[in-house]
Amino acid sequence: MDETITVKNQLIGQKLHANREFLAPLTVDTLLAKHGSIFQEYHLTRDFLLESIHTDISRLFVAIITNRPVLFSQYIEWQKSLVEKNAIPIILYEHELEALQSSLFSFFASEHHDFIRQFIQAGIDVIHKKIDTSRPLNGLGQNANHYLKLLLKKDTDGAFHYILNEMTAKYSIQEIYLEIIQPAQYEVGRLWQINEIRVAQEHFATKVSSTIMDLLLQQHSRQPGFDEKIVTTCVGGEFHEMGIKFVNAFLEMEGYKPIYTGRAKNNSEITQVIKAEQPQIVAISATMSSHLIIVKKLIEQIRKIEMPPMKIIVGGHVFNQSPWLWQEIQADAYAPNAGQAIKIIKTLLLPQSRP
Ligand code: B12
Repeated sequence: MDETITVKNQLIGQKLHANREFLAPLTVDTLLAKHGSIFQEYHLTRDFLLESIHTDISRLFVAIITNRPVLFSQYIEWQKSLVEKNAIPIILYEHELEALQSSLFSFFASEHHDFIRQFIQAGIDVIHKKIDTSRPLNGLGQNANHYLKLLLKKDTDGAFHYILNEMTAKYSIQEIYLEIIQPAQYEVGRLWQINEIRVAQEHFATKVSSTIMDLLLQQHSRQPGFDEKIVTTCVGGEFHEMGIKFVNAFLEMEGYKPIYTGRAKNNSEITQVIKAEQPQIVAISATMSSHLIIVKKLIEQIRKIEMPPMKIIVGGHVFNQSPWLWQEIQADAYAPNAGQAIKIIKTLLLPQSRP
């Protein structure tokens, strides 16, 4: 499909978003009129379905205005695993998407139906696709695997000893971050998604990894400081902050002093920090595709602030899944991990790369 964003994407996307309070209940009515008894059998209430369809619509909106059906299918992949986790037949979710399509068809003019269908179909295709969950997504080295096992056994002392004593004797802190802690966290996410571990195990793993990360950083000797100001942030609603904390840690280890706004700050709080600090670089992290719109708006707001030349770099799970997105939201750069982030930030700070 041609991935250029057109006026049609904007118009249909905005119309969908503006009418969501009408379209979501309409979809629930359509769904229950046709399949009410089976939803009742699985105790799926009207309120539950309404909330689920609101989420479907918000993710569809993001996919439409960025012209990327893949963003909708990635979301459906996650939903599919939740449905399966709760032992609900996947056909019910297919019915939900069909009902959504049918209410959108009754609302939008017929000339737009093919356009809308391609986005919803991308989601329905995922429902039918068998997801390969047999192995870790990005491969898991021996050390990461060992660390993961300690986390899953809730062996805190073992995990601390393994990283803080054994691994630090062999590897740099940066290597431990990127080759042990990060892949272990990704694997925790995969196991959680396929229902092999419980949410409590995920929380435990994240807490231990986060503490180890702080302890490693404290051990690291500081480089002579750089004067450049770098504001780092995690947009509103985003609870995933380990990624930006990695970036902060790598910056600190290189001698920068990142100014971190804290996670889930709203755009006006973030722009106030930027106005006050006048940084050379703003680094924005986002994990969920539903937060892309907020990142886009934030970038627009930052660009309006009167200040000396400044560059914006973005990163996080959603950008890693679709590495072309950063250009569409008018960022200056993107990096897939904290190691690459430092390299790119250094390039952005070179005098010739500033306007
Ligand atoms: C821990 C975790 C959580 C924790 C976060 C705690 C915390 N303090 O951070 C909690 C429990 C809060 C959580 C909640 C949710 N989570 Co969660 N979570 C994870 C998990 C397992 C690990 C995240 C992590 O620690 N990664 C390690 C860090 C180091 O990696 P990273 O974030 O990718 O960061 C690196 C790069 O991306 C890059 N980077 C990151 N930011 C930036 C910024 C810049 C500027 C640059 C240059 C680079 C950069 O550099 C980083 C370091 O190398 C992931 C699995 C995964 N694959 O990531 C799921 C995951 C991200 N979560 C997921 C989901 C669905 C959710 C929930 C919706 C679950 C729910 N139903 O409630 C909520 C959403 C909450 C919200 N509103 O944000 C899904 C997302 C699926 C999708 N496609 O959207 C994932 C992928 C799990 C999965 N496999 O399905 N989660």
